Parts: sequence; structure tokens; C-alpha cells
Amino acid sequence: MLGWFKKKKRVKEQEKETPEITLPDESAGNPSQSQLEPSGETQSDTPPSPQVSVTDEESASQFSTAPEMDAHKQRLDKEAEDIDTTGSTGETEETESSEKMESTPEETALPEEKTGFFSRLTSKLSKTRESIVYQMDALFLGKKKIDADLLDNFEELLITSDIGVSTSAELIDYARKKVKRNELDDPAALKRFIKEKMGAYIRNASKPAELIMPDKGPFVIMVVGVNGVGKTTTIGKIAHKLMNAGQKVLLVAGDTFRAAAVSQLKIWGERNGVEVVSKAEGADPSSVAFDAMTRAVDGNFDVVLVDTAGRLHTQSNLMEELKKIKRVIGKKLKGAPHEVLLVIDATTGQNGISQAKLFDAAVDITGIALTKLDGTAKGGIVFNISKDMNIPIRFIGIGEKIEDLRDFEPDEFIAALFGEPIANT
Ligand SMILES: Nc1nc2c(ncn2[C@@H]2O[C@H](COP(=O)(O)OP(=O)(O)OP(=O)(O)O)[C@@H](O)[C@H]2O)c(=O)[nH]1
Ligand SMILES: [Mg+2]
Repeated sequence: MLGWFKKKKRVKEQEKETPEITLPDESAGNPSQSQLEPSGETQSDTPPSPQVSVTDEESASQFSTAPEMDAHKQRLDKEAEDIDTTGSTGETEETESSEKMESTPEETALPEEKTGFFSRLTSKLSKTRESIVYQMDALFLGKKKIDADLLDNFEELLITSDIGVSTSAELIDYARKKVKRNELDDPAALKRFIKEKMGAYIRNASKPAELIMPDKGPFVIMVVGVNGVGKTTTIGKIAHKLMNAGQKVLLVAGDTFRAAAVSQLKIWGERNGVEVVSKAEGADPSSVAFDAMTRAVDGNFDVVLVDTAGRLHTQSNLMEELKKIKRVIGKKLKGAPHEVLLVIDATTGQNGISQAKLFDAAVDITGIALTKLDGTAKGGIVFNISKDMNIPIRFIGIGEKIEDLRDFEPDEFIAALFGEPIANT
């Protein structure tokens, strides 16, 4: 998301000739991560994590017995825990991982903060990794050839890990055809093939959607989703990222259904030091949005984040209200909202797909934020959304803290999910 947002700033800056804000240069080993994701962790001090040291050679297909596999799994889990608890200072991390990091030039070339964030992502995705990758390894354990039974069991495994019935069937279909043509013969090759295919799904879907950047005036993001998915929290986290990138951010309390919703957004406003436009509980959210657009233009804000309700008396009420808010924003500011961001709670699994379809029909979703990927085994939904919805995932939420929101990067996600070094993807 910040990728396309930065584009807008660059256009603005070129027009102005004298840029007010220096945005990170993407060409320099992605320093934007460090600038946009400051956290409690000491990023630049973070040594390469032990997780990064898990190599292909160590993949489960190399284990000949179940106890060996278990030991491997326990070690990965222990390392993930260590990353969480030791943060950036563990000396033991230094020894093991830095040795392995030296083994390939690409890995040593990675900036330290990149590996630190990557380790954190790897550790936060551990439950999903357990439900997909470890199960896959266990299924393939000791198998020398791919047969029909193996493929059937594999399909079942994919379905149960929230990858979705049609996506799983398609993956297995591809695999069956390859086996028939003798292009795939052993389980390790099958695992590599599935990893590639899964990567292709999310890479295709995460291509930035065409966005019409405003020539002047603020960039408006309307945030929608059912109740409790993490809309307000995600707004707070996005505001934090944008503030750190030097943007002038305005928050809009468009959820007037509950008084607590307004105060929750105000707390995020205070935390980030940003202004919040709000009215009393029960006020018409469209009128809040209307006033906010005036304020955004008058106050020369760069980005406006509009919070909305997740629950009204009935579902159709909610959709009608969201349509009205969107219309009013567009009337006041031509071309706005520039992004309608749907927040989906990853722990709801397949239900998230139905939500996406419902909201898309009402307000034309342009991007998705997938929250609560930490601590859930249902991260397979990423592939399902990518394949079924064709709407880019902009962000993933991996915790409740202000810095626990990441730009969604397919290669990084796949590598973290498979517990492999990012440079290998
Ligand atoms: N573990 C985890 N919790 C999260 C994440 N994102 C949000 N939450 C938690 O989810 C709960 C609901 O978040 P809210 O931001 O209030 O959700 P909402 O969609 O605004 O809810 P309503 O306003 O009731 O519609 C809070 O306890 C958040 O801390 C995440 O990425 N990981
Ligand atoms: Mg809320």
C-alpha cells in the first residue's frame, strides 16, 4: 500500500520541485522497511535470526524417521520463541545463523533490519506453518514416490489448512498432470512445485491495482469490514506508518454506532499525535465524513483514514450506510475514496471470502488488510483470497501492537511460511 502511496508523493514532489519530505529510496536494499516500521525492537541491532538459518538441506524430506522430524520441528518452534523473547540481543543467535548467512552472498547482502523483521514474521506465522508445511513434511516422510494416495491425502491436507477447496483442487490437478508427464517424481519436488504455485497465486493477485492518484488534495482511504476484525486497530497502525513516512494524517470516526468506537479511534489519534474528526454517538456517519473532507482539504492533509462501523441493526443497513458514506466522500472530493480497504480477520478462515464478496458488491473493495495472522493456523486463507478475489492484499496484521502491521510482500510471506531464508525465494 505504501508502495502506491509513495508514488503519489513522488508525483506531488516533482510538481512542487522543492520536496518537503524525503521518502525512502526503494533501490537501496529496501530501507523503507526500517523507516516505515519502527518498533519496540531495536531493528538495526537485530542479528540474523536462527530462523533464517533453516535451509533447504534441512527440509523434512531429508529426515528418515519421525522422531528426527519432531526434533526438527521442536527446534524451529524453540527458535521462533527465542526470537519473540530475546528480541535483538541473543548472542546464541549470532553464532549459528551468521555462519549459515555467510554461505550465500545474497543472504549476507540482506540488511540486518530486513532479516530482523523477517524473523519476526517467520515466528508469527508459526501456527500456519505448522498446519501447512509441517503437515506436508509429515505426509511426505519416508515416501520415495508420488502415488495417487499421496496426492489424495495431500489434497485433503490443503483443504483443511484453509487454502480453500477450489484452490487445493487446482493445485493438485496441476501436480497430477505433471506426475503423469513424468515431470514430477519425488515428494521433495512436489513440495517445491506447490511452493512455487502458491507463490504465483499471491504474486499475481498482489500486483498493485490501478489507482487514480489525486492531482491535488488528500488521498482518502475508507476502511470497512465486519465487527471486531481489526478496522480501528489497523487504522491506528497505518497512521503510525504514514506518520513515520512524514505524511500529514487525518483520522475520521465514521463509526458512530457505538460511543466506545469514537473514543477508541481518539486513543489511536493521541498515540500517533494525529487529529481526529468526530461527532457524538448516533450522529450520521456520512455527515462526519463530509465535515472531515472539508477539514482535510482546508488543513492540507496528505492522507485521510475513515473508520466505519462493522455492525448495524441489520446487514443491509450497514451496506447502505457504507454506500452512502462512500457517495458523500466522492461528492465532496472528486475521485475519493481512492482506496476502499476491507479488513478481514484471518482467524475466520473461509468466512472471510464471503465477507469480501459481500462488501465488494456494495462498495467495490480495492485492497485487503488481513489481520490476526499471528496465532492462527488459518493463514492458508491468503492463497484463497488471492486466487478467488483478485483484490490485492495490501497489509497483514501480525499482532496487537502499533508496529504489528506489515506491507504484504508475497516472496517474503512464502519464505516465512516455509521457514526458509528469504534470499532463496
Ligand atoms: N492478535 C491480533 N489481534 C489484533 C490484530 N488486529 C486487531 N487485533 C485485535 O482485534 C480486536 C478488535 O479490533 P478492533 O480494531 O477494535 O476491530 P474493529 O473492526 O474496529 O471492531 P468494531 O469497531 O467493533 O467493528 C482488538 O482486541 C485488537 O487488538 C492482529 O493483527 N493480531
Ligand atoms: Mg472499530
